[in-house]
Amino acid sequence: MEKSLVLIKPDAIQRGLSGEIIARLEKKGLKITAMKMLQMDKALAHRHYAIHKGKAFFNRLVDFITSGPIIAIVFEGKNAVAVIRLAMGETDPAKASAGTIRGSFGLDIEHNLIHGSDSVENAVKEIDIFFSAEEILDYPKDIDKWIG
Ligand code: IDP
Ligand code: MG
Repeated sequence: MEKSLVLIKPDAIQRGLSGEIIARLEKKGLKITAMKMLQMDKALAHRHYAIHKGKAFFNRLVDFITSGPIIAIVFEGKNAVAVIRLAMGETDPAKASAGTIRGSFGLDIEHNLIHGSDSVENAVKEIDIFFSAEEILDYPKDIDKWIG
């Protein structure tokens, strides 16, 4: 089953929105298969955001993502990557659709609450950065047959 990496970013933790964000994705039908709270250091931030190195906002992005605790989660489900991107909304919360996580709770592109993998290929790489294979649990839920 498809998996995606979600990070509940430091702004969401500080604002007490982690439960709300996790609940939205859980209620959608996605299954939590791994979860941990941690504070990213610069090396981890550089690895996770390697693709953005050299961009004007890169240093601010690293400062922000390392500024406080985050929650890293592996969600599993049919089309998990695309479904989570839709639930998150556009990168800039000011442009994100009103019902999305970023559209509901954010105003500013540098404080956009949540990270979600942007492709299945990147999801595999990102999950590997945050979790060992043993930390990802494969378990059935009786409700699975009602979700698909
Ligand atoms: P995504 O989080 O929607 O996938 P990316 O383009 O991968 O967006 O950018 C990674 C993160 O970098 C964004 O979530 C946001 O925090 C930050 N970011 C992206 N573009 C800008 C920008 O133009 N100015 C400031 N920060 C940005
Ligand atoms: Mg991205």
